[in-house]
Amino acid sequence: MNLEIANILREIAYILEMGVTGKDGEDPKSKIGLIFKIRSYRRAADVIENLYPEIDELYKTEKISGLLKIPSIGKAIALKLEEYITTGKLRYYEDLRKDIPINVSEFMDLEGIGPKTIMKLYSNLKIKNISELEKAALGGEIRNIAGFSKKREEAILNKIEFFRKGKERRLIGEIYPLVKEIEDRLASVPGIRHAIAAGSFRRMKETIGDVDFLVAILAKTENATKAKIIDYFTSMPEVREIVGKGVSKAFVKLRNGVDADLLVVPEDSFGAALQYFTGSKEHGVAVRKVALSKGFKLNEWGVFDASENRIAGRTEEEVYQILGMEWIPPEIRENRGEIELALGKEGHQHKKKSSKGRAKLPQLIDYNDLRGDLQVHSNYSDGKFSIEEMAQIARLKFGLKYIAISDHTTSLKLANGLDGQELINQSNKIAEINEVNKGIGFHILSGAEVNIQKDGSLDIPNNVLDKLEIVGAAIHSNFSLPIDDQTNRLLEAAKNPSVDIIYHPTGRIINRRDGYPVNMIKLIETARDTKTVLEIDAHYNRLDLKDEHIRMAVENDVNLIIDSDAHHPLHFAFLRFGIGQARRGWAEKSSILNTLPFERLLDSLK
Ligand code: DGT
Ligand code: CA
Ligand code: CA
Ligand code: ZN
Repeated sequence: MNLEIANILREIAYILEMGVTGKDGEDPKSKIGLIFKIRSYRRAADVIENLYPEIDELYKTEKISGLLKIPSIGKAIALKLEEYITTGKLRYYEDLRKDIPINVSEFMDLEGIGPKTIMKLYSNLKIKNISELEKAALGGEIRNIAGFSKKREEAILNKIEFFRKGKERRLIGEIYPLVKEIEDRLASVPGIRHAIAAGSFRRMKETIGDVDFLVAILAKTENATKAKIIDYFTSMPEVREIVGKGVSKAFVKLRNGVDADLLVVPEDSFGAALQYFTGSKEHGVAVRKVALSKGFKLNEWGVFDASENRIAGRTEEEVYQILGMEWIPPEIRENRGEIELALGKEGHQHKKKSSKGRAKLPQLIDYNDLRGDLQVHSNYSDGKFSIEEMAQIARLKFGLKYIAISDHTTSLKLANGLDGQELINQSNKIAEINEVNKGIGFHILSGAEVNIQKDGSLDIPNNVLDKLEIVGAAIHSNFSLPIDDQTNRLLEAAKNPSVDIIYHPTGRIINRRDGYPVNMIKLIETARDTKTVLEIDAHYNRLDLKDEHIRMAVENDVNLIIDSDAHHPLHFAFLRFGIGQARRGWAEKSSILNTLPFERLLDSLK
């Protein structure tokens, strides 16, 4: 019931924000009052969504006084909760909805178009849902409304496209912890020998369509255990709905809206099934062709010879090996040259410098290769924790040897950006902390995430930046400049002798905005010529550079780093997604500067 109530409270806040006033006798007279009211509904929604126990259970035992004990719940909202819990209805909410007959919950998921805009569209064109909005935008009706334009109409179409894509695909970081938990849980079920999430999840793609769990069982116990495992899977607490069930398969929808498949196979076929379900489809098809060319047949049950004898299938390594191939890391299974290299042939797209003799797959950077993190925020700007706290957790919980504090700078007002003097004060403070902690084998670098302004200059002068140990520059404004101007801004920053790094070089937020247009080849060439480092931002909603950019950078000998962009100590866990991204871009350890020990890092910068 908590989620249900949280959604209603959020919807109320949204409708109030649209400018629809309620009739609950306590409506604020002033604009400020209304803003507070909207905020308190949102806060209550957040709290209730994360509440344990279920709110109706709480009410059963403690009545209204129990509700009032929940943080952020005042009298007015508590009474509404009571009404909903006891009658299953909320008059106030129903009245609000009567006043505005549109599909509010759908619009709430449409990021980048706010309630006030939705209201305008409704009062002018009676638009009630996203497909009507799309139709009106395609028909050119929206540009004519006062305050709108052709450009804004196009922007609306873009947001709708993102909405549709975002609906079907989830960011890997959003589902990662849950998928790992289910994997572990399955692995500990009696009778199960291996359990793994295959598909795009194993390939560490940026977004995941559905999760493909694969489970191997002892061949002997096959029939007895299969049904038990299928039942175990479909009755997990995370399952909202069983979509389908078979002898060795199940399809479910999880409570978080993600679809998950399960396939149970005997141990003898595990390697072949894993190879099949890891994909990508393009990779799988190409490997099957290799099998055919050798007179074999490959499917999810194994590799078979001309007389249908299974000759491999227990492990993936065995499958690739019998086809004359090196084992290929999942992250690069896209049929983009890896098959030829695994066969020892010269890959057409891969120009490795020292490929004497047999061509080889790249030695991808490993998940435990990073020694430091060079984009970390503290409570000097928009981070939530002190420099000491960030450093301590990086060291103790994540095993890092150094971090750079890279707080935002002055022109980023929203993030409480620092000016020159504040940066210098902060770097003095960092020097003190390092002095106190001498000998523990951990170093905090003084740094900054400097803003690149519209003309490519920075918002902090070079004589200040030169007092810091490391400087990254990034674009946070003027996203809509044309590609040439945008690229020039980045090139100017890269050419600045005080700038070591370009942070998150495209500015995209996955499923939400495309980022600004950049001529990536030019940026990569300039980065190489100026010894500027490009960042792979490991935050799972950024992950720029993209895989193809990383590959291009690596081939051009550009140095890269992988940073968490941490604003909270738990964000260091994001580094894994940046490493996955780097692997998908064929990056080796030698291309990633923050794999270096601290002593060698500073020498490798500009
Ligand atoms: P997703 O779920 O859209 O993020 O991407 P995947 O790669 O996880 O795709 P999914 O879940 O449709 O299928 C899982 C794997 O199963 C896929 O990576 C390769 C394999 N597969 C699925 N359909 C086919 C097919 O028609 N042919 C071949 N060879 N393999 C397939
Ligand atoms: Ca999948
Ligand atoms: Ca699937
Ligand atoms: Zn930033």
